[in-house]
Amino acid sequence: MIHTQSEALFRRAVQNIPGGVNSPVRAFRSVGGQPVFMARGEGSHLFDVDGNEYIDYVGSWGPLLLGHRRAEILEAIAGALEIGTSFGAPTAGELDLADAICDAVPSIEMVRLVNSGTEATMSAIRVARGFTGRDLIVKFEGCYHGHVDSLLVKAGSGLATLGIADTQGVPKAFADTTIALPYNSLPALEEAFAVHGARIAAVIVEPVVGNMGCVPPLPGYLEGMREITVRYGALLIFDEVMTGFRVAFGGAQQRYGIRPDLTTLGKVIGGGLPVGAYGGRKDIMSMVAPAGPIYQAGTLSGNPLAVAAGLAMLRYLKQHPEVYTRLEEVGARLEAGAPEGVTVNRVGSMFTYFFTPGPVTDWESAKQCDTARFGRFFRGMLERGVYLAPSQFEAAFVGAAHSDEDIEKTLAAGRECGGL
Ligand code: KE4
Repeated sequence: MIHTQSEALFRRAVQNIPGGVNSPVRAFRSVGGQPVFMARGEGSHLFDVDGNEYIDYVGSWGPLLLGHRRAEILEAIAGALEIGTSFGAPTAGELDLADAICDAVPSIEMVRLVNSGTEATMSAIRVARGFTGRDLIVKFEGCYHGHVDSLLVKAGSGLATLGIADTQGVPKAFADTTIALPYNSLPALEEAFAVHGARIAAVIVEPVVGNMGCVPPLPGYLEGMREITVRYGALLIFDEVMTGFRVAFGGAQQRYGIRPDLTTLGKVIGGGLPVGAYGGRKDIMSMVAPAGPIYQAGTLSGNPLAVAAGLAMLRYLKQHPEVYTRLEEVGARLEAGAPEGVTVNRVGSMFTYFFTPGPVTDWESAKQCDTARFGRFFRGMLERGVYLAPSQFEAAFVGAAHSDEDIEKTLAAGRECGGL
């Protein structure tokens, strides 16, 4: 493949955009080479500015469950454009999206729309602190909840990818309000609560981790977490920005039968446009301004175009539950046909090929991966027209648009690249 145009654009981009990208994980820093600039997407495929075509397993990092340029979503956006782009005033569409979310996720009795997953998690932990009157938050090493100051502690995703242990710019006082524990260890959680329980406002967790690569909860882990938080009067926040409407229509909480106190959402609920949300128990959410004393706001929250796209996505998924059957089937084929010598973790349509003997159950085991070998694998797949997340510590995503031909081509490329 040639990448002449991408290389030229990247030379320009680094002049006035940090690292040439608007989000670090796009930078290919950990896999070698330079990012390819995309020109357009169609269904399960991406086309870069040099005309190269790729089977897309990033899907905009999760939102594009139905693939690029899905007709129903484009039509909804076009319809919204007929009335305007933004009003800064309530619109009926926001109520419809709120209803769709509350209908799909029973633990969400009341919901506030925001513009990103980061805004959702930042707001959820503020509400948890305001509701409980406590300051400490428990998170897990390798989990990523957006670039919220106090949650950028031992975080996954781009920080793990770039080896940024704890980012500069976060005052120690903020970081000290966060307790970072190993994922999938109930003894570690029990011990933290035994020492700090009376001061812990909430536990925030990716119920299925995507940000150290895909790491499912061990049997009983989420149940134990729920019991411990109830016992100590702390709230349980499920960060379902990635898993919401992906691992099941009702998210991981439906798949594992856990009722959290608060849930954060993003990605899929925007249908490819910027939407985040946080919600949960009405007694908690009723404390959010202007109903209550906990402030949170946003100029473009509930934006009509984004809401229209998100609503079209959720309505389609509700009307077509067979999508999840297909995602399960295709995910299982990509798991079964994985390259030799990798450890595969998968939940539904999110999966990771870990280049380590495994098993991979937490950050300690995930970081044993041979990231140089993953880099060679990634570049080999890219040159064969398969676009994976450019990091060992990210999940890959299958969408409803991926065809049987896509899967066969991907598995064939994987067999060629697994040993690079
Ligand atoms: P955003 O602020 O990027 O919309 O959402 C933050 C976030 C919160 N919670 C979870 C579980 C997430 O996965 C994310 C964002 N995920 C990353 C990919 N691992 C987004 C990609 C990026 O940072 O560019």
